[in-house]
Amino acid sequence: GRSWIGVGDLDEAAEGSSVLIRGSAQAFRPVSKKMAFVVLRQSMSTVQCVLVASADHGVSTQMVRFATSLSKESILDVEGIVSIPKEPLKATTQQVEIQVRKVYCINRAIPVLPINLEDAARSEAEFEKAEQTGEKWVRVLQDTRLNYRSIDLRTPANQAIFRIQFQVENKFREYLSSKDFIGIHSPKLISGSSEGGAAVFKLQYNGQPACLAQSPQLYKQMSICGGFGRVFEVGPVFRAENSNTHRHLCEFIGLDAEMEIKEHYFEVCDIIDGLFVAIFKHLNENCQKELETINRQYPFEPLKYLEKTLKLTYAEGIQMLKDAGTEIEPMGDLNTEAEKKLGRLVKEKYGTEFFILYRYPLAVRPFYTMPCYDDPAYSNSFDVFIRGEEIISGAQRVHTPELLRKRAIECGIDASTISSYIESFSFGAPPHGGFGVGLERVVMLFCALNNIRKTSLFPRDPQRLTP
Ligand code: ATP
Ligand code: AMO
Repeated sequence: GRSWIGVGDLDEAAEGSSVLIRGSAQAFRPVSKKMAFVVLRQSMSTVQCVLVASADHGVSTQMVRFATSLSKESILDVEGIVSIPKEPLKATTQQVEIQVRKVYCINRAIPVLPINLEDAARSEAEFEKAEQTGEKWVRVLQDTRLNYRSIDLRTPANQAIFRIQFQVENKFREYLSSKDFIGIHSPKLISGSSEGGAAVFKLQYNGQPACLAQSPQLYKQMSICGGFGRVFEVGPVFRAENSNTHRHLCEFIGLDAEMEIKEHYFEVCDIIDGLFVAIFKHLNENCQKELETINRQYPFEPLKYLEKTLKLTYAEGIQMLKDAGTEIEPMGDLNTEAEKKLGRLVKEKYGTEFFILYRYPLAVRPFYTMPCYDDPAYSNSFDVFIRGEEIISGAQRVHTPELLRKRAIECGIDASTISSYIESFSFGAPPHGGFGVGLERVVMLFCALNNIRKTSLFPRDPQRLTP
């Protein structure tokens, strides 16, 4: 009997069976009036379909002509017999062919699409080679890709990127669930800024001024005050920053966690260590096809990380930079360039591209950050880096209302806008800490992609609100 099968599931085991597949017509290769090839694609996989006109199996020359006259990216149903070709096929397609018996066009695409998918899927190296051989391929610009994202997303690399992203998110939930965290959903319509600073989207909430949440910060902490012990959230985060960089979005997916601390805020670092080593292992062991697919278009070296995540103090980081000749303000923040350089130095010295930098100067951290007990110029806080770029910020939090109010005022925040948050800490609040991860940054940096727009499904940056 015949049955529907996914393109990626077609292999030698199916030889001789009659199958039905639905896919996008990626390429047509007419050979003669009587013969043609049609390449069908589904997600990251393609299969070659062979049409040979013959009365024996009911394929007419009209059917061959019809099949090759269709527009690229039309949706086709193909019915046929699985066969093994005499010569091995290109490594990027399934290693079986379909001997077509029937072709149905389910929905046509317009004759010329704004993006040619084969061009969109090529690597830079392929373009450079083509330039030498004089082939005329078109480089698809980032803006064109984003303007027609529903086409662009069909490239195998993009299919792989968002599958990797889903795995990171899943593993985040799974790992934290196994450590007794519960998933929460905090409001995104809130009355004030949650991080301090001006980078909030303002709006009207039934006649009252309001903001889109800059982070779940205040609410994840209030959930700890609410007795949950350990919480996490996966959800959108809104930042009205006018940052036209390769790593800032105006809306991104935040992976947040917050937990009671028993003795030391390193308990939070230990969770991050276990979590990220588990994520990296999972990707390397279970997402081979995705990683190879991304690598084909955007080549990258596998991430170097240690089984036990390296922790360095901020002061050690500053010293390493100084020793390497970088002028640096010891109590200031690291700029992007210094972070990248430190990433290179740490890789050389410790053989890892994933590390935690802790004990930041208090002055460069948000108001809710706990000062160090031994020296209040520093704080119980950390950032985590992949390949020299920040993916996580975290800290122990101030859990007494007096100090919290004082710190808010010192940081120029109108304490009246967050009074219910501050008040929560006067009802009995355990010591706690947590961290926030940018999901798009994790995927971007794990795969060494050069732009966060590549890892955001429909990115929102200062210039882009559509599609
Ligand atoms: P966080 O907001 O959590 O601190 P982040 O990665 O968004 O993390 P920022 O603190 O906004 O980073 O900035 C960190 C560094 O990035 C800054 O010190 C600055 O050097 C650089 N940076 C931020 N925005 C821009 C920008 N628009 N253009 C160039 N560099 C920027
Ligand atoms: P922070 O502001 O550092 O910390 O944000 C946490 C993480 O989110 C990511 N990120 C971004 N990703 C894309 N575009 C942006 N504009 C952007 N800004 C930040 C980064 C960053 O490390 N409440 C704290 C976290 C905490 O302490 O729990 C916070 O929001 O990967």
